[in-house]
Amino acid sequence: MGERRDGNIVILTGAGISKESGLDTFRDADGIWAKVRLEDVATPEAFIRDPARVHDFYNGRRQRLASGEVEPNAAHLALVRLEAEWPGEVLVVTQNVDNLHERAGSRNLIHMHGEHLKARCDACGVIFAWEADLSVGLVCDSCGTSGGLRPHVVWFGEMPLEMERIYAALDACALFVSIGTSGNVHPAAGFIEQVRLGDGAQTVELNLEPSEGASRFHTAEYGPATKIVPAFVERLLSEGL
Ligand code: BJW
Repeated sequence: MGERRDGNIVILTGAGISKESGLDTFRDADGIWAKVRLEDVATPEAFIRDPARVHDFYNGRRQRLASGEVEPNAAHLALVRLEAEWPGEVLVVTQNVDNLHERAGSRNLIHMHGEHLKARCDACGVIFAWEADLSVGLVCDSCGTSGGLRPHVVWFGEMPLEMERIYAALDACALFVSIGTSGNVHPAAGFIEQVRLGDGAQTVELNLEPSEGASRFHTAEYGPATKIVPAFVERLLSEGL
């Protein structure tokens, strides 16, 4: 990093940024996939096989967010500061389905794996703001179909959201920062490769430990997000790229 104080920034975030707010990651030893099998709750096939089981899994997680008991942390807030003070565009692309980035104040934000606090009708595609529990017998307010309402999240085998906009931003960025993601899930795990195809963009990993793709980044810092993200933002704003 050096003198430049311009250029667009793309920040990819994963479950690690919300860990210190009290939300479980997926693949850590105490993570979600240590407690439930992803094949039972996070695929379209699981939803067809046992929709009540899938609703139950998401209802519990949605309730925690809707209750307001989970707060954004210093890492979410540091990214809001970056968006406010950096002279170029700052785009946060999150794999997280929680709402902590927007509650912290991030505005330029893409939820590529969907959002807990939304439901979608499989029959008509309409997306609803949704804080209550979902259940099998619910009727869609828009098309009247029964049983089609599902969590507005991206399951394995489904296409993540807003990919065209994300790849355009990756191709045009001067800095790509990956925060709190293990680099196991595609296509997000391949964003580093996409950025490295272009010339000149700096790439930084900020994580508790080296991710699957760690060796592809120019620089990395390891530690809890609430410590390393605010420090990184402070340095970037004072020293530039
Ligand atoms: C801290 C910390 C602290 C802890 N501070 N850090 C090969 C190539 C390309 C694709 C595939 C492939 N093989 C298979 C695929 C497909 C599949 C895939 O990637 N599978 C892999 C498992 C191999 N991908 C898909 O299916 C995706 N769709 C797709 O590819 O579409 C293309 C297509 C579709 C159809 C036809 C043709 C093409 C969709 C993926 C959907 C993922 N969905 C989930 C669930 C969302 C809903 C929910 O929340 O329930 O998204 S799975 C889960 O993993 C969730 C997350 O967003 C995602 C990523 O996890 P993340 O964020 O990285 O969390 P962790 O737990 O893995 O890591 C946390 C990290 O934080 C760790 O490193 C910790 O160290 C760190 N950490 N505490 C800082 N305090």
